[in-house]
Amino acid sequence: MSELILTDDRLKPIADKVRAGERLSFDDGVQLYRSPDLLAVGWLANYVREKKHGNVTYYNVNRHINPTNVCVAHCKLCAFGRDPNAPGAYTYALDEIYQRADQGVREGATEFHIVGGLHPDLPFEYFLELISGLKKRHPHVHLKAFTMVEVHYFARIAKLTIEETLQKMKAAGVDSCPGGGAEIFHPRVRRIICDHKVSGQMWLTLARKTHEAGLHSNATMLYGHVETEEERVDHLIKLRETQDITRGFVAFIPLAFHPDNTALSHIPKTTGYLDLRNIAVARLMLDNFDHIKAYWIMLTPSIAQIALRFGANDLDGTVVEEKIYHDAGAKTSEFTPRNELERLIRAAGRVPVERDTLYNKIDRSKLPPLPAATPAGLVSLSLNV
Ligand code: V47
Repeated sequence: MSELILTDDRLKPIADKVRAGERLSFDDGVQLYRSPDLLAVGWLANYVREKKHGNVTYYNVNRHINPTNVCVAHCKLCAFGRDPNAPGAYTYALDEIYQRADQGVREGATEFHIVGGLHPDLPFEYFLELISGLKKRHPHVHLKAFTMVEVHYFARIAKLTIEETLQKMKAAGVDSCPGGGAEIFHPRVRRIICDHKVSGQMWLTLARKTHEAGLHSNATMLYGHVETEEERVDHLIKLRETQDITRGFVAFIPLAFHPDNTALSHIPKTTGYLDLRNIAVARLMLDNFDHIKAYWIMLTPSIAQIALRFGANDLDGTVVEEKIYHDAGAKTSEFTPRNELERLIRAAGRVPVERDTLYNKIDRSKLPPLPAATPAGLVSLSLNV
């Protein structure tokens, strides 16, 4: 590894702590966000990343499935959610979801990433049937389904406790939960960007209960809107504290805010500089998280590739169909094939490793053979509920 060259003396005590493996404080986090010396911040994050993972860089073969975009939450940050009768509102029939899933399996998916809107009329049973149907058809595929926000909503509409809701999800076949809905935990920010969503404190309680129920989950942070540097650091420290208790978080994913078609469309897009800094600060502050994802859909493949030298050790997956960022103006493709993800990783001087959702190495020779493609392809069965 090259030598650390510091042009900002205020980073010196932080660099000493990082090299000694000591935990960074709130003030350290703020300093890392404020320092003009991004390369030194990146060097330190890369130091930790290489100590944990060497050159190994993970990706997975997955497929996103968004069962509905109908949503009662009306978050200002979001361009995906729609009122039930608004143009572009959709809800998939279960058969359509199964056909998408079958196509995903034909493409080699080992994970379905399932998240959607908070629909006013769909019962919890629809989602349980969706999961049990997928599990029955594809028992070897990991179902990473429903954010903490959806879990909270299901409990409310089904009049169940959070614990009962999680048990029903698990019994149906949910294997873990994705990290969405965390946004920024601070109430000042939530009031502006997502005032009807669960509070930050409730999101953390839900994550703890999810882990206690025996399900792993991911964590995210949405940055680049109205939050301050202090509010970002507060968010990271709250995640770190929860992880100290449960050890249930698998990966952290910083999410760059995409303003187009949202109620916050006046906010400028994030810069590459801010994107790389968020990856690096997360790696340095979240000392008890093994995996930091550079989600290529949102960062662009080019920035995500550079992030592999700024603390990230994962590019996320092939994705195939992405609506949340593309409705908000993302210009990236919705799909990157395995060989392209591997090429990006190798070109950054790293070693690509295909993983499953929980970061076990995938040995494709041990997976069931891929089923043959059906000539008919997908039939559109969208229904409006
Ligand atoms: O919860 C919504 C965010 C999240 C916008 O767990 C937006 O492996 C930017 O959580 N601009 C969903 N972000 C995505 C997500 C995720 C993605 C990849 C991997 C994993 C994982 C989780 O997207 C939402 C919200 O925080 N979001 N709208 C927007 N306009």
